[in-house]
Amino acid sequence: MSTFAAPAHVLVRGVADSFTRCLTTRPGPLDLVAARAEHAGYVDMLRELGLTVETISPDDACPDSCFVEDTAVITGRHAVLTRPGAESRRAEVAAVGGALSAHRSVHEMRAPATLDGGDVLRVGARLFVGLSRRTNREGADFLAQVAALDGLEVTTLAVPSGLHLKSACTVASATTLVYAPSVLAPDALDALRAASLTCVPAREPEGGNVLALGDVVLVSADAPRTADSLAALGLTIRPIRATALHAADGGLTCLSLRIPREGAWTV
Ligand code: CIR
Repeated sequence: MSTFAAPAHVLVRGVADSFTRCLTTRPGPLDLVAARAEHAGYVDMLRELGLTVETISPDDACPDSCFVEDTAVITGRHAVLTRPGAESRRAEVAAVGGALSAHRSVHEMRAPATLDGGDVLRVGARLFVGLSRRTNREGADFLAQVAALDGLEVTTLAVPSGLHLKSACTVASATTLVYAPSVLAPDALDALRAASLTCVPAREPEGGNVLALGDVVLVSADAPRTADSLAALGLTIRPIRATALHAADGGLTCLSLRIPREGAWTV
């Protein structure tokens, strides 16, 4: 199996002027200025870690367009352009496809399939795909066909609550999963444990979505005790401010699309 490594190149998309109209399950107003500052901090961190960051211009017609992870899944030499589960997000895909086609062979998902990249958790040569309010069986099947071209297998997991599979759990290293115990379904946790992952409970709700970039793990500054748990395992933690992005149901993975290095896998 290929090794786990930080990507060399990532795609991000700026925060649209219309950010305050993002979809969200949380109460309260959204703060455009704070979200832009947090997004800028996230991009600065990626650059500080040595990654090449390619920025797609925001689209004010697409309030959620900064959550670029949901629009594509890179499987290796191939990538799926998704058909997001929320109708209001489908117009985000074209611009991402334009940028991604310079890097990978892209395959466009068609109706009735739907899938959000936030439902796709990569662990080595396996993609765990959450069947959620946004991702359906047809979406998982289409991804499985493309993933097979890169030698990956798909396992579906039920996501009965929360937005996406990766809202509830993410890998913090090649062998470590962090998960929100109140959100991740017990069956899903069993399946992930069976994949030889050490499963660490997040100690705050925002701790279930971390971004592992090789040996460095970005953790929301709103999840300091989760950060302590991961640090105690020997992982190198970088806190990231993301409160205004969380208010729009965004996590740390959803703000970028990571392009793996040749012969390596990445989240
Ligand atoms: C949405 O509801 O689609 C956005 N407001 C948040 C998407 C977050 N995406 C992700 O965590 N992968």
